[in-house]
Amino acid sequence: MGKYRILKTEGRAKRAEFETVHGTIQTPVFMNVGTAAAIKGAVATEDLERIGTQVELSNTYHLHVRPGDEVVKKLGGLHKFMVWDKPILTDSGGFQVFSLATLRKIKEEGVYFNSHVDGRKIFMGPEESMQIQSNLASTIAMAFDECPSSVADRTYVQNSVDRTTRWLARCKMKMAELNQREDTINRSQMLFGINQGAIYPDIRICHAKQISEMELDGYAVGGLAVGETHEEMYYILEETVPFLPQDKPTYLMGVGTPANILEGVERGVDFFDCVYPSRNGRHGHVYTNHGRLNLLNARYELDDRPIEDGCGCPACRRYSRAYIRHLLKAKEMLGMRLCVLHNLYFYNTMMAEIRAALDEGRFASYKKAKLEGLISESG
Ligand code: PRF
Ligand code: ZN
Repeated sequence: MGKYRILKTEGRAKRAEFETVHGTIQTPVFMNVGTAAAIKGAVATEDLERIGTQVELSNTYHLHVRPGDEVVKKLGGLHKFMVWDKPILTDSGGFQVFSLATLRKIKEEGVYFNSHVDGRKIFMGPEESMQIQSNLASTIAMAFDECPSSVADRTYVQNSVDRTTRWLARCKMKMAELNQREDTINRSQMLFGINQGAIYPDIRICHAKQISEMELDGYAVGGLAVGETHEEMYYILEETVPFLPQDKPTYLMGVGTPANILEGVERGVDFFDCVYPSRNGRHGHVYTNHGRLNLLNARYELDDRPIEDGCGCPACRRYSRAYIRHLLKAKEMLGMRLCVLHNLYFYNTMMAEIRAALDEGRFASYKKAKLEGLISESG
């Protein structure tokens, strides 16, 4: 499983497809984040089909805490539970534990922490994360890693990365065992490893080489977009991506703005995910090809144009900026929902444009024109 085919390249940028048991993913792709098996902003599964979603992303940690992965397993797995038959990627919990849970203690065996919902004590290590992701039956499971803080010192980062490597070996063993079991829902579940190393290029490269030998289904670059500058992030990608297997997909975790994505594609990234389009949409911030608009701004009070002329999303096909602004002001849920749908459609459409540009060998000029539009105007 997990056949990755490169269809076209332009510099380091790749246009590829990735075959899974839940269908083929066209890359570069933006995965739509549905942390707790739902895209925040009252976006339903049938909406995802309308806005061009290829892959949904959920979180191990959140679903373990609520409703519980055992419950999801009893109901036939995440695909059946949320009625979505296309690919799902689950993040391993490592990152969420570090950003959400309180009173964490990192040990060789895993992480001890208190749930952000009810304060209950939980332990999660590589085996637990794999077991939960197997119960959820996602298409792609992520390795259990530690994402060190962007200000962690070199010694801390080196020790953390070494532990993440040992955790990865345990993830691989556990996944092989789970995929053998009769009662496993998705016995073709794939495992992606995660490169770490903060902004130390030599630690990143050494780790990339180590994990490349472990024959995983794909490779992620984690630990970026956690406080470093955009230039540092692009530099780390340039240094690291060439040391990850070129015959497997590359995933840049938790990134980013439209500009970050264009720069990531140029540096060889296939998969992206980020909460920005849904989070910004919930605050009335919407993306257009002429910059970002804040629909709460008074200037839209009498603006009867759609968010973006010619946009095919469910919001722009029917409603005006003025109406959506009113909904947001009145705290009507429909206001948020329309903004989130537009933003996700904007991201998914940009990815389709990127793929078309790569197909036709004009990614460089597409990127330049898109970036100029994105920064031309905002407010
Ligand atoms: N590790 C995991 N998930 C993540 C990250 C990481 O480093 C990031 C960092 N941007 C986002 N999501 N497991
Ligand atoms: Zn729209």
